[in-house]
Amino acid sequence: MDHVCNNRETEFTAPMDCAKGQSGSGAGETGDLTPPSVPGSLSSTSEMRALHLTWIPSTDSGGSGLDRYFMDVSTNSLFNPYLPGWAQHDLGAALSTSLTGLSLNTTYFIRMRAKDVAGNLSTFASLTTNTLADQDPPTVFLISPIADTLYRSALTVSVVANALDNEDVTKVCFIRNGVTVATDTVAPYQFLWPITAADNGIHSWTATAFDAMGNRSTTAGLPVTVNIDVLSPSTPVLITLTEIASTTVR
Ligand SMILES: [Ca+2]
Ligand SMILES: [Ca+2]
Ligand SMILES: [Ca+2]
Repeated sequence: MDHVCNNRETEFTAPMDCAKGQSGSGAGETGDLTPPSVPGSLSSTSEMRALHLTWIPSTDSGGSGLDRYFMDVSTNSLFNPYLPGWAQHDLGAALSTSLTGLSLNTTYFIRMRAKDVAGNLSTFASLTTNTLADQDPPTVFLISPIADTLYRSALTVSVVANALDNEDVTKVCFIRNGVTVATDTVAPYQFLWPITAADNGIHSWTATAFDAMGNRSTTAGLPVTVNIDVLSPSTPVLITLTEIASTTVR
């Protein structure tokens, strides 16, 4: 009897339920001691944070009929621990299910089996599969300064970028004339650029945005010009009225 009990649905639960299974709608009434066939062709299509699983139905013999499927999911092959909510997860009679809210680029171990009405359990169908990595680079553009602005006096210019990603932007680098001058890891992404006459000339700004996988995008160059007058005004010359008069007469 122990052997029969351990091959039943009640393997999942308490001994009391095991007894109930035998005396209730299980083998005690149906005489079904034959487990269902293993669910067939367990397969998955992967997304970055989801797996979509399908299988071919089990068949049952012995008289009680196929009842339902149970699935285990874990990130390790020992199924210890299970993914929360996915220890002997009851799938009913479904032939597909989706795991969502998963981690990117991660291996998942999946196993499932079928149960007949008498409580007999099939052996496991198993699958090891991966979620996808993030391969989409962020989008990024400079919203300040305005292209081709001419600065004629010393001031602080806000260089500001908008960056978006399908996952998360991890940093934005601000690059002037090919040299990275600042990195901002928290939105809003900006760099305060103090300009003086020492910056006179044409400058090309770009911004590069990164995501956690290192995917990156860079804006087109944004040119601005600094032209701050560095020559002091000439000293005013005091001219007397007499001098003006004599000049005028002459
Ligand atoms: Ca059966
Ligand atoms: Ca991305
Ligand atoms: Ca910031």
